[in-house]
Amino acid sequence: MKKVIKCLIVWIGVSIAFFAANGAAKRPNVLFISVDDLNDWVGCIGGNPQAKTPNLDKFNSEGGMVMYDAHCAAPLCGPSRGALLTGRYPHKTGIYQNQDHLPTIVKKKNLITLPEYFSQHGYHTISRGKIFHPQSPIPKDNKWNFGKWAFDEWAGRPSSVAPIGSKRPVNGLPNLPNEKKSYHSKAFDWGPTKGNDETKMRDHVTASWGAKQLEKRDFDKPFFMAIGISQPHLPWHLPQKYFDMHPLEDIVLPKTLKGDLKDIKDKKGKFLKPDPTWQRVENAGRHKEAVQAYLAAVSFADECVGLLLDSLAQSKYADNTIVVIWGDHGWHLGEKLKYGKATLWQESCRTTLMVKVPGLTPNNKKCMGVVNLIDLYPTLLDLCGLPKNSNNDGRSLVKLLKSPDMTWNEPTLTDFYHFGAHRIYDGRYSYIVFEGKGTEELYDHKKDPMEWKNLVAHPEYAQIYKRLKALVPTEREPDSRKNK
Ligand SMILES: [Ca+2]
Ligand SMILES: [Ca+2]
Repeated sequence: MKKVIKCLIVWIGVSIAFFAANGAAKRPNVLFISVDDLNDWVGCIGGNPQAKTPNLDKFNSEGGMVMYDAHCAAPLCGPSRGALLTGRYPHKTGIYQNQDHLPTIVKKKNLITLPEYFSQHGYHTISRGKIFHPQSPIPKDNKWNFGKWAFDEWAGRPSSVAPIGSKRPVNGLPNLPNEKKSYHSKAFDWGPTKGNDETKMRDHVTASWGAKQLEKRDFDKPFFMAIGISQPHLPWHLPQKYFDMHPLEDIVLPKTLKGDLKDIKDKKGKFLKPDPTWQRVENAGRHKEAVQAYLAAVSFADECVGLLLDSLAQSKYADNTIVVIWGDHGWHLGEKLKYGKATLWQESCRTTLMVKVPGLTPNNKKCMGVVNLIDLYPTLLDLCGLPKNSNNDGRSLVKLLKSPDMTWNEPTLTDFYHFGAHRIYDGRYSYIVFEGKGTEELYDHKKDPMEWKNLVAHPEYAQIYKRLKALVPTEREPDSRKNK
């Protein structure tokens, strides 16, 4: 009898091991590609007809579905990535800023980040480049918080290539006489790098490394590979050839409206002013150069993404790898008299999101559902057959990926780094509130895609205003830096 029981135990053990291995073997891999500060200036998305992104376009033609109405959880690198990777909104975690130290907060709040969750559920997680936003300024003795702490395998950050000449800014654009010191006052810069060799660029080295892992490695577990491309984040120091792809004389500027901000009044009765970077470019008459430089940076980023996609296509993982390509938020190139991110307007909040699930997502498809980057965590768990994480704020998009033409327009939320600043957007209308400043805005995107006309006080829109305002979160975590 003892022998029979022993045999039974061994048999059960072997069966469990077999089914576990078999289940794991069937699980898809994930290639998770972040492109820092990439707005919708991608050929197949159509945000700017001048964008040259052959690799992303090819991806779209081969099942990489464009999630056309995708929005970030916060319009700044740190909180956007913090939200996506913890699956929680900033107003629930207190991660509002780039200065937040993610490893500490995650531990303190008992959160499990997306790569950690995959690792705990049988995946090998591997990464290079910017996936997590490092605490800024980066402590000299602590380079690990770029994300090393969250992955099984993490490759160091390659060095960057300097521009030609030592003068800064390379573009020679002067600051305004009384301009406050900011990231932009130094980093809003463009110009050619030494050597004109793209293969030496940080992102190229990062992407080539990822491509090599896909070609050469024989992973014994399913993998979750996260590769972070840093362009088109500032500064736009790039090989000259990328500027040459977008001749200055052909550049058409985005639409702007003079006096656009004269309908946004704060509680002191003051109107919003154009952003200082925009004012600098305006004073110097150099908008076309700025737009050219961003387009150049997007083309370079596209080439880096192409290295990964080509390598995956030729690898043994091609048919069993989900690919997600995401920008962490949008970027203004003059719209609403602004350059950069960190606003709650459409240009900052809407971003690139493309998803390919082999055998599921169709070729050449744009899905119009209203989605948020916060949805990626539960979506990926769902697609890979992993148990739900009850801490996730987002909702799985699998139904939508299966039926991309279905109605999917539940209002979505974007938090801001100012306490009490939020945006609710439902595909047609957006409502923006900055409680501290006392500003409120309402836009009808069907009639006014550039958000020129603030309808907040318009009686015809009173019901819409009321409906969207009611969705603004009222309970908010204090800023995590103030809560240490
Ligand atoms: Ca960013
Ligand atoms: Ca306006």
